[in-house]
Amino acid sequence: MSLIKWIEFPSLGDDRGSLVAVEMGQDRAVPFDIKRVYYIYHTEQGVSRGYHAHKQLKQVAICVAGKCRMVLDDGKTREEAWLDCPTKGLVIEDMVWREMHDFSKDCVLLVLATEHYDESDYIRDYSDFLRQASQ
Ligand code: T46
Repeated sequence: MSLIKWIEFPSLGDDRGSLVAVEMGQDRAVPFDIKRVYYIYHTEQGVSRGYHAHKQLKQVAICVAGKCRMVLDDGKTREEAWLDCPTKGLVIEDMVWREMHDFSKDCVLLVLATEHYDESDYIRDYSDFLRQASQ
């Protein structure tokens, strides 16, 4: 099964422009209760981010402006996807290594998360991740 799982949010546009509503528990909605929202913006050109996995954290990442390239790796397969559309959310499951590359200057990456911030949930060493992922 692919690591790249999208949620397609309906675009509620009219002649004034576009609008996306992100909801929980509905069809084409975020499949978990959201405890935290954060966004990444003004990323310097050429900078990559991420390089970690989470033990118990599910997230949905939506590029609401610009674009970036997300690499996901579960320790067996490595896949990538461009986040470049405000109506598409990428689901990131727990125990998945993620890297973000090639941020455009205008990229705003919005992330919805199941848990509050907890540094002890991060696995920031790739060898540790591979070891834990294979258990
Ligand atoms: C993820 C990817 C997609 C907080 O204090 N609270 C927060 O909620 C977050 C997300 C971060 N921080 C602090 C921790 C660091 O001092 O902000 C700083 C930057 O965080 P980090 O280096 O982890 O950022 P990224 O872009 O590498 O990763 C982030 C998320 O941390 C991570 O969960 O999945 O975006």
